[in-house]
Amino acid sequence: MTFKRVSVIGLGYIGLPTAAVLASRGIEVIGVDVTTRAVETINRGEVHIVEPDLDIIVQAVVTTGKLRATLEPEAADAFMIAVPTPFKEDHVPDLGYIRQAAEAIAPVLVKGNLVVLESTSPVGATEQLSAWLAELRPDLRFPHQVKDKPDIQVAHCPERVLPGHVLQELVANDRVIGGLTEACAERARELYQTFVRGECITTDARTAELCKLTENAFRDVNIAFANELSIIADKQRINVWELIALANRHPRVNILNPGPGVGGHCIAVDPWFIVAGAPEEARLIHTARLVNDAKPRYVLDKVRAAADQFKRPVIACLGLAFKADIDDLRESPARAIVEALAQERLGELLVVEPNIRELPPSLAGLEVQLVDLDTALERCNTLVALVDHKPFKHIPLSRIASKVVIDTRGLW
Ligand code: SAJ
Repeated sequence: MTFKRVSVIGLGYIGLPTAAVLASRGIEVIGVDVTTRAVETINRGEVHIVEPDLDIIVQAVVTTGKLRATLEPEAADAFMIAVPTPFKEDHVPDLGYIRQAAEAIAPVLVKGNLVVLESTSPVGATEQLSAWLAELRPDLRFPHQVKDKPDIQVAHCPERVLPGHVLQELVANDRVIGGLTEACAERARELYQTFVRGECITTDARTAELCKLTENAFRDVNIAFANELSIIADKQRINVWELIALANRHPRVNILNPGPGVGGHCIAVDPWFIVAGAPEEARLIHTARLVNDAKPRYVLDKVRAAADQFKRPVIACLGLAFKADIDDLRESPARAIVEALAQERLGELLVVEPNIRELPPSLAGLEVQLVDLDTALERCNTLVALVDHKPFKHIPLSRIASKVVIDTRGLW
């Protein structure tokens, strides 16, 4: 059976691009979100998030009537759930949004439907989703109850796209599809094959859940290695960038880049889901999180020491985003560092962030000014590079020669 109508629950960084790409394949897509602003914006053919080319494709599919956003779920052949999975205070996964999504779609489920969980989830979450749906719809049979021909099929297909390259990676990347049964995985594969050019590989739901967490934990551990190395090298007065470039000439060594810490809502979050599931065993993964989370404090200490050298320190911080060439400031170590500096009032504080027009609310009201690069370079005596945005890479060395420079990204 083909998929004529698909519903995407959660129209954020993953849900909206997925909905738009599916719609561009001629499938009728109903996007559901709890935010009125998001629904209204999309229905005008506009976007509420920044991602290259997303505005063009959303405008096209809304205009042709293939994508429509709504606050209330409607009947469909398949439901894809792409809601946030944050953690609670103690780093324990919070499945509250998945539970809400289950409550939203349960009333409109009919026999033959497929439900796919795309949100990054701890091991066991897909089965939990199936159990919640069964509780809400006791008239239907779910795959965690009956393996053979359940009324509803349930699978997990974790998103793995890189912010900034979402539209390209949505189509090109391989997908890991874990079913609660083999038939569930197979049915989900049919759905993904409508828009994915990469390979769609099936497995069970638990393996797919841990696979996604593993991918991000692998990256986190490797970044932690680079961050730890940068502190060791500093202590021994060795340039870490030269060190890494030399070590990476070995054919089996590939060290990542140190930075001011790890940001975003994926790499800094997902490893905790592994730790929560196996606290005794996940020692390396846990330590990597602590190493990366401690890096902003190390950078702050360096800035304090630098500012101490001046009677009137003028500190310019380059970058607020969580990584290069995006406008996303959420969970950004750069932003955390600037906030701490602003609260400490070490001196005059200037910030350059070419991807935003005004400071975020957490910085508004503090003694910090958003300025352009030229102004910052002219006025500062202490320069702190926090994000490797493209414009910063072209600063001539002659313009920074007279300043105390803290380069957390190896720009110069
Ligand atoms: N970072 C470093 N050094 C590096 C690489 C990254 O300090 O060498 C920092 C970045 O500056 C940033 C953080 O790590 O603060 C994360 O950036 P990222 O580009 O590594 O990853 P994300 O969070 O944008 O996206 C990741 C991707 N996962 C992997 O590459 C394994 C993406 O494919 C996932 O879909 C995404 O997480 C997600 O949604 O889970």
